[in-house]
Amino acid sequence: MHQPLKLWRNARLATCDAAGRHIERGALLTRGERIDWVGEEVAVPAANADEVHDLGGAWVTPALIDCHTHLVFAGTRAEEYAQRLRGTSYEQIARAGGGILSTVRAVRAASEQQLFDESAPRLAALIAEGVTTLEIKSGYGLTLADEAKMLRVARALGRAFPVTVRTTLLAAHTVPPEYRGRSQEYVELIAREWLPALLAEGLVDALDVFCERIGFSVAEAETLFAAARALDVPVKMHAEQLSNLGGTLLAARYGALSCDHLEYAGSAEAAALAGGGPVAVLLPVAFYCLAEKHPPPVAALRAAGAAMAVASDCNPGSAPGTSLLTAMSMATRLFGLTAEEALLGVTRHAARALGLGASHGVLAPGYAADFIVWNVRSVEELGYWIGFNPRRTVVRAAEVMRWPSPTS
Ligand code: DI6
Ligand code: FE
Repeated sequence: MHQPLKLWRNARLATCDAAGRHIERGALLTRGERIDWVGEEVAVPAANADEVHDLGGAWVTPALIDCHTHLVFAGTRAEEYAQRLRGTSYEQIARAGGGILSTVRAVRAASEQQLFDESAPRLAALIAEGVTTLEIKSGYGLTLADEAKMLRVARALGRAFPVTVRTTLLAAHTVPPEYRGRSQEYVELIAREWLPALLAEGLVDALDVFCERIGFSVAEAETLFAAARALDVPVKMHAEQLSNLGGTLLAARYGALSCDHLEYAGSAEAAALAGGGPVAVLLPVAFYCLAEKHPPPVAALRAAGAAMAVASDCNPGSAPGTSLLTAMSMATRLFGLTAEEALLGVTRHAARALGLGASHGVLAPGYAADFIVWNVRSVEELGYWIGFNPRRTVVRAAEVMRWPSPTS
């Protein structure tokens, strides 16, 4: 089959490669759905391109990757947010049977079609800002049938919209009412029955655990990680979000793709995330909405050489947001990331947090031809605007996207 060769010229490229190269007078060649060549326009290899696109000197980055979302859910928790504004804490609401469990009730009551219809506008909003790859977690069903329903909706969204969806089984989000006081039994059920069944249905790309006082213990997380390892399923963890339980160290021992949140992580955790370890996924929108006071140890993570990603955490409780650009702004202002770190956090490092580090998030030969043409004067503007969307054009698999409507 002919793989069309396309030249994308007259661009300023922020490659997000290991050297962090910016190419001021750059060009890209794509063949089929992949990047074939990246460099200075004067050095473009002589080739008969099927199409030539003049990008008018605009900045181009890899398309954005939102590596941590709970985007599929029903209802809202605006009334809980109002309660929190009056002083009740997230943990208090959770212990009183609200919080995650209130969304569980809404998701169980919703049909697959209702879940799809409620989630689609949130996905459209992320896509509008230049997201072409995202993770969607389950975790509001907490029965086999309802977790499967959520994951099928996530897959259906991936078929209906121009995005790549990676699904994560987060059945260990909170203990469902049916298993109150029997969390170990619930964890064993997920490990022995649900994970293999959902994996066999093609619904699971990774497994996640909320390791927290109001979630699951380190020992329970290990039961799940061992089951995942036996089935070759990559793992991730919601770690040290509200307290330091030590989940990060376990996740690092299991070669997790990422440890997410990390507000209460310390230097031992930062060391465990060094170099090629799990990606540290920072979720500043949750930090902001929960009015947390304790930011993640960014200086220690940086010093350890940990890869830091930034994600929306889109969920109805702690992070009701669908703007990855706003998350970048918050990651710089609230957590102290540099503009460059924030950009790498939604491209190169976000790809790694999803196990896609060899194929996404970088403008380099062999990588997916997913990139964004921006209406900005410098790439620093990407983590600077709040509520303004400077996206010009989304190119996915070397095709210019029409949108933000679904592809089918
Ligand atoms: N931490 C979070 O920030 C989300 N899940 C989690 O484990 C919040 C989920 C929710 O409150 O609905
Ligand atoms: Fe989360």
